[in-house]
Amino acid sequence: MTIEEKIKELIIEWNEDGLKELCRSILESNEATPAELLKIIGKVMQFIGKQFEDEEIFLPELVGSANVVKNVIDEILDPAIRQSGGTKETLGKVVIGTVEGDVHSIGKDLVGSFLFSNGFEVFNLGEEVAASVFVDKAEEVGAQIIGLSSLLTMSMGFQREVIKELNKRNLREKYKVIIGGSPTSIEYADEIGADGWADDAIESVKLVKKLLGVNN
Ligand code: B12
Repeated sequence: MTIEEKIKELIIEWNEDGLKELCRSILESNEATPAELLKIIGKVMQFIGKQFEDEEIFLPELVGSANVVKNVIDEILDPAIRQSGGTKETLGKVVIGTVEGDVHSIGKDLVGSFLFSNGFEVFNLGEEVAASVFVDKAEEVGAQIIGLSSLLTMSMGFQREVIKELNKRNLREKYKVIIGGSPTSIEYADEIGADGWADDAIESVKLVKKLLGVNN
């Protein structure tokens, strides 16, 4: 069985302890880096999302798998990434969260973790974050980037609210605003006046580097 197959099986079985143990042992033996494990988990979640869309699994199964992944990222992979990052200088500061009315966390967490593992300092505000909270946090930590996630057609409008809030406080030019999530698109990003859009975590890293003029 490959690492990906093992991880997929544990996520589908909601075997949180098993997945934690597997990730720990893989990290200890240097079989894969935390970023590589995150990438595999992302692929597995895309697969599970597709199964849900195709009605091969139902909501409770989905919630179970999603919770296992969230806890493993929070408790094992994020700390491992932070540890391996040591005290190295960061390439920039990113405030990220899921907008108001939306509880989807996995994609946003992946983007945050990927950015982190690529050298950025990431402030993850969680889910159902109000526009003013994004702006307050960006001001507090001196961020350059504000990342907004939305997985619901119903919550997409709140991405625009954050841009409006920046305009209201005369801060729009100070930050690069990037958006993502399945109902969003580059066209939508343009429409609301965001600075960028990315389809997945890897593209998000490229986008942030491009926006900040980081050449690697
Ligand atoms: C898991 C999931 C849930 C879980 C969320 C658990 C959690 N902690 O996140 C639970 C079960 C709680 C859930 C709830 C609901 N869900 Co839901 N959910 C999903 C599902 C299956 C997968 C989402 C996911 O995690 N994908 C995997 C990650 C890796 O991908 P991702 O999120 O797209 O993120 C990537 C990119 O989009 C991008 N990205 C994401 N964010 C950002 C941010 C930035 C700044 C950038 C640059 C990029 C970026 O990079 C990410 C990493 O590669 C999707 C279907 C799908 N296939 O997407 C439905 C889906 C999003 N849910 C849907 C719905 C309707 C709901 C509910 C309303 C259901 C209900 N009736 O209660 C509720 C919402 C409650 C609320 N107020 O938010 C719909 C949304 C339809 C729509 N367009 O509005 C979908 C599309 C399912 C469907 N086809 O009907 N859901």
